[in-house]
Amino acid sequence: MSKTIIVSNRLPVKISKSDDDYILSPSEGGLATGLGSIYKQGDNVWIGWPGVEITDQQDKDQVTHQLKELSLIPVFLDQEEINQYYEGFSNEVLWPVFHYYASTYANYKQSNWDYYKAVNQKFRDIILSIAEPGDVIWVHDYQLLLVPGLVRQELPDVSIGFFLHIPFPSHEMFRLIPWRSELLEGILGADLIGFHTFDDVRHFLGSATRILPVASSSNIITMDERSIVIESFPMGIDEQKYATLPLQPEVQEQVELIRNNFKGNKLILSIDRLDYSKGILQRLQAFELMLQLCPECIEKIALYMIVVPSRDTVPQYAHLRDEIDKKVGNINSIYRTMDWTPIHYYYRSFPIEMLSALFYTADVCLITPMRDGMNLVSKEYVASRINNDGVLIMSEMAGASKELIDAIIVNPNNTGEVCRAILQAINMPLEEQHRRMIPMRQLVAKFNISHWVKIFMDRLKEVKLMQRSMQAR
Ligand code: GDG
Repeated sequence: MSKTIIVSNRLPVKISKSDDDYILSPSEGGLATGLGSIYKQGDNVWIGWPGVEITDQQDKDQVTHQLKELSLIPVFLDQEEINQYYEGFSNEVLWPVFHYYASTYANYKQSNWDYYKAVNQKFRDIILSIAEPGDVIWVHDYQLLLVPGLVRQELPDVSIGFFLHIPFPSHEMFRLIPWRSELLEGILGADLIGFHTFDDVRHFLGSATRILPVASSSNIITMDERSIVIESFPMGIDEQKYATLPLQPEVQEQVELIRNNFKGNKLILSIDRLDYSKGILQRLQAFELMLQLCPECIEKIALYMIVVPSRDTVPQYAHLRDEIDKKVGNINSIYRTMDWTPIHYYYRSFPIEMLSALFYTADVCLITPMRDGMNLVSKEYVASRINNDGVLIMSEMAGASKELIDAIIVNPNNTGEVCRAILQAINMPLEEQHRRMIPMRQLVAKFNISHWVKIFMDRLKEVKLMQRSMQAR
């Protein structure tokens, strides 16, 4: 019996230690939910890093055993591997270059690349320890770009899918990376390569055909007599979860509290991980401009801004956090009154019930990344608007803007445009809110996470059949 092996940097689980015991709590993230329908069945498994450093062999054995019960297989990484493969190469080369921040943030250090290769090989070894020729392997994201190629060398006929969750940059950006050929060869080990948008597909094809001696026709690349299909698969969310959460009593309790706190105020919501690509400072500038230009907005509008801690041991992220603290403090100190604070800023994460209450209550959701592969928060806001009201302001640089076309779409670099969009949103008649929200809700409901998983897996099967029929000719 063949099996499916999911591979990602992180396992869909949180591990904490209490006394001598490890406590495993399954992650509620969208990817974990969507892929749950796969990895929990039969002999299928998910391979990844458990998210904590475990050095003692006995502890490793114990955690491996506990994870096995959940169909999960760990790749243990030590601190140096985390520092160089994850923080050094993945987050200081690939993340900035793929989000068009090469000149500001990329750090092309040879030893980080060496660690990236070594850790990708470590993932390969664990895959090979369980994979058999008829299996299907689905590799995720930028931390594991070499894995498809490394596995292909050992198992030439196995089915391999690869999905990139972040944007693929234009050739002019991608070519800056010293190890560009090796990275492309790694990705091209897959049979099916998926991206969120058609632009990412186009950019990948552009880089692959300019950098490597490969032929392409339409969205198919031929390498070593293997046809590799490159396509877009816009990722969806667990729509049902977000559409039903607001009906739960504990969510309604939070809704009441929020409404009492913000009585008479229009509430604008902003939620991101701490990241320069999310455009948080630029968004604050637009909000400040709106306060300058619209005196009647004072005491009438509040921005509820959640920034979820992320990578804050990386110096650039720590610096960004300081800049956001300063900017928020500055705006609040200028505009605050006895009864009103313009920005309610939280640097922490919240339980899903609180997020749901905020999605349900916020009159406007303001999402203005400088660059984003998809952006799931925007889809979660839409799914939570079960009364069909509310306004989404969306950056044209996020993959989601290609689908959520009834949002107010803005260029996040254009402070004036974002400021006007906020004013348009808070003054939008209810009838127009409905007209825009209903089609977006339908889209998010239809193209949900299960649909995404299904179409990717179905397509991978088709690609394999196509390859086999071409070989037979
Ligand atoms: C990458 C790509 C692509 C946020 N705050 C809290 C919380 N969240 C959840 C959101 C959402 C997720 O985190 C963030 O997903 P995004 O898609 O918005 O952004 P990235 O983390 O950068 O994800 C992105 C994605 O991969 C998928 O392919 O869309 O472009 O960058 O689900 O709800 N969850 C909880 N508390 C919080 O405070 N529980």
